[in-house]
Amino acid sequence: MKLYITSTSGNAWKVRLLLSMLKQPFETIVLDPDRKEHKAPEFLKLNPRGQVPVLVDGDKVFWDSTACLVYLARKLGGEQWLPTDAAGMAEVQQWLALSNNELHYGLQWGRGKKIGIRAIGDYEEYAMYGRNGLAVLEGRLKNNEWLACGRPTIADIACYCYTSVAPEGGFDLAAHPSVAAWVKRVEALPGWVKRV
Ligand SMILES: N[C@@H](CCC(=O)N[C@@H](CS)C(=O)NCC(=O)O)C(=O)O
Repeated sequence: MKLYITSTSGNAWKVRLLLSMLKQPFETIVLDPDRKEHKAPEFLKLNPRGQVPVLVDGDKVFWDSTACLVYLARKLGGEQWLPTDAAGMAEVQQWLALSNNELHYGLQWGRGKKIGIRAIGDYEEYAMYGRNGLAVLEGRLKNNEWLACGRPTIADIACYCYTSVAPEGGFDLAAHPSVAAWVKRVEALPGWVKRV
């Protein structure tokens, strides 16, 4: 398998994490965003959105971290990371939705604005959305070790990356002690790899 990333991409980190936890060897192709390699015509053929991550497995190409996580979980992870029963699959999906909404438009974009890698938009608006996401995570994790199904799933991988770096975006994890403890639990999982 081949994974296209940029060195700082949190969304690519999600896929690197699952590949590592699944012990799946892969080749990493690092694109240089300063040289706009993710907008080059050759790369746009792989992902018309011009974003990383992109996962290539033989003749199959997947863009978007969620699609990559779903593919890897179902192809290599049995029932562990994404179960096939109706309730389990829907439970995981709820948290993928939080990851793709409050955490993406809140934590990711808020951090981007704060550290100067996102030029457009309003920090306060992003921060409000991000704080809503953290409150939802805290509510769930107060009485549960994992987000879905009582065990680590791709819900945890998807929500972990931008939550763990949220303090860089001005979000206070100390005010969300159950989230902070869960971040440590994810980091203790076999195969966890750090951000580049
Ligand atoms: N929903 C997408 C978001 C991907 C994304 O935001 N990728 C960023 C890097 S973390 C990127 O490539 N940004 C460049 C751009 O949007 O032009 C996913 O989960 O993969």
